[in-house]
Amino acid sequence: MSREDSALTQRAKMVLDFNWAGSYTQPGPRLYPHQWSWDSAFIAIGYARYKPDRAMQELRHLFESQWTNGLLPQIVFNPQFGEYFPGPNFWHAERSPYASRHRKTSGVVQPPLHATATLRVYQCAEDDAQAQAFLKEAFPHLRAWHEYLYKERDPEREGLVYIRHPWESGMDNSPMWDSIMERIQLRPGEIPSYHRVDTLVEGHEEDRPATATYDRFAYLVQFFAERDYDEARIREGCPFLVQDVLFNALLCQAERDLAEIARILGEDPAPHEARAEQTAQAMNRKLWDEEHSIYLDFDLAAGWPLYVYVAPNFVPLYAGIPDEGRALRMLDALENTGFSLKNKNIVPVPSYDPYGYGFSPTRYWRGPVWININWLLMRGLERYGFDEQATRLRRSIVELVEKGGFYEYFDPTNGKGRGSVFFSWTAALLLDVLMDDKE
Ligand code: 9WN
Repeated sequence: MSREDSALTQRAKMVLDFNWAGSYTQPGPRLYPHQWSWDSAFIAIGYARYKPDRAMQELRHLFESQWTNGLLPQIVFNPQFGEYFPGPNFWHAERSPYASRHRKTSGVVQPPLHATATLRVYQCAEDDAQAQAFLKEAFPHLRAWHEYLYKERDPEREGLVYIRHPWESGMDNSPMWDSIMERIQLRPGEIPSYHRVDTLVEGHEEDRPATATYDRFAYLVQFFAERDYDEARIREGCPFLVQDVLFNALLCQAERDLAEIARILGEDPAPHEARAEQTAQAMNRKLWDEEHSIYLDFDLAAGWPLYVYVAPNFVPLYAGIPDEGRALRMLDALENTGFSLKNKNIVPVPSYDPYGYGFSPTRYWRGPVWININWLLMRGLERYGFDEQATRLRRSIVELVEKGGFYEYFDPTNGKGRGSVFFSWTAALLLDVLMDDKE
């Protein structure tokens, strides 16, 4: 590791220390004070490299807030920070008989990387007995989490689970959701009354989702609460039901990792291997877009694919889902379209195709570069042996943070950092990248 890299490593560790709240890590200091589910998984992957105890605490705090039906909540609220919207009083998670009774949570989920993070923590830990004990503790939580997804979110038993809110995708304001948001026609009386606070944090206002989008976010939350979080009732009329590529690809890899965890613990890996395979096959059958060599989300409520080309839809590479031929075509699409790994004027990889309709280099998930998506793509490219392109992404991740700071996202036209400063997963995944050399 060069001297610059080691200084950067120290800075990354400082960011995580700064955001450590005693039992979990805040994604960012002001905008995101509570615990977020997929942030914690990425953060644990970073901690795994140098502070396995903390990685375990991070995941444990989330597991402790799991619902009894297996739902792993998107947000675990910290009562010290009252003014976040939507807070527990808007979610009304307590209306579900399954909700956590000792901690307040939201009533939606986020992408399921937790088995992947857990396995990573085990692999990096030096104390074998402690690592084994943690794996044993985590296993029932992870099994219940995946069972919840396949039981409640895959009614037709296709091997593809649905998400029911843009917040569940982790990509809140993605242009993928525009056509669905437009379909949700609200009358004045149907818009819940609420007060946003995300737009009050200075420097963020113009990047954040529009009011009309937030109205629909709030409307969906109210829709779930009115149905007491009963999945069958939600499914009946929910206007937002999407089989999302990123979510299912991460679930597929998480099932593979859960199979590995089962093997280590002397449990049966077969059900997890079978489900991973079923999800991979279903993605290849239903979500692959032959014309553009990318996977597409499927809008279940409307019954058609969402023809919107976003970088996260290349993430099936991370889970080994495409065969060699398709992977090569995806690489070609990554290199020779708007995403353009080769384009010197664009910092790779923008979250949305710069030639796509409605691209913005600064607006939330509509163009900026996110380190977590780059990290998933980099690991995916490595998996298929596309080493040159993986190295290009690795360099880009390091340079972005080194020059731009530990920001939440970056403008692909100039590399400038935006959103939350001191963003935890940016620090955690950078650490993972920098510490690769140590292996
Ligand atoms: C809502 C915490 C979260 C991330 C998401 C990101 C953003 C929240 C928001 O921040 O979402 O969940 O207020 O926009 O889109 O991926 O988990 O970092």
